[in-house]
Amino acid sequence: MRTALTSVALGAALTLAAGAAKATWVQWTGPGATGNWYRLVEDGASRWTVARARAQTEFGGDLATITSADEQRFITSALFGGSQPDETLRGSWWLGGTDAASEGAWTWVTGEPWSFTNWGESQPDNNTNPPFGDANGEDYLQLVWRTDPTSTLLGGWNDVRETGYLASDPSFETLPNLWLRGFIVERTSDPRPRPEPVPAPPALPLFAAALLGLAAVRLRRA
Ligand SMILES: [Ca+2]
Ligand SMILES: [Ca+2]
Ligand SMILES: [Ca+2]
Repeated sequence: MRTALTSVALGAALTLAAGAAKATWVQWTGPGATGNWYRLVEDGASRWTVARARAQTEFGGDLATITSADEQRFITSALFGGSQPDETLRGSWWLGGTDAASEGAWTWVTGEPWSFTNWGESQPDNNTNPPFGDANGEDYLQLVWRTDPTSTLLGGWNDVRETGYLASDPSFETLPNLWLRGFIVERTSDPRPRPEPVPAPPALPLFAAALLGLAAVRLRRA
């Protein structure tokens, strides 16, 4: 773990999802970091395409891409509590990866190269067996929180059908690691609101004085 890795949790003014844990933006800084900003959005319902649209339109970014072991470590540490795992976040979270265009050819939504991976045990398996996969198998990426004991890094990945696995579905009652919790957003620009511009001095008094002066001139001429 990088000791220089720091994170900046921002104020509650930036949070949207009521009651969501860790619903604050965190910036990845330090050696080798991109400076990008990340946050969790917990809604327990959005299928992958909806989650992606929300990440773009409501949160100004996209579903997160994890392209290095350092980025994986940062996300699990800053958003999920790392080696002191936040058990309240247990479940599955959408990432910006898919192989929907060509089975087995995984891509990131940003077009970044697909090289680093952190697949969980026996994944990706493109499971076509109900109730897990659908007719398309499993073409969308999730980070499963928490530890996959077979992985050297926390937060192993799983390929999942586009709808995910809802906690309310009796088929998944006993599999809480699979329950759809929400999605992880990554954005390149600072999400903090810009400071309000300093208001210009009111122009009215000057304008009023000019009018009064003009009226006085006219009165004198009358
Ligand atoms: Ca990324
Ligand atoms: Ca697949
Ligand atoms: Ca799978």
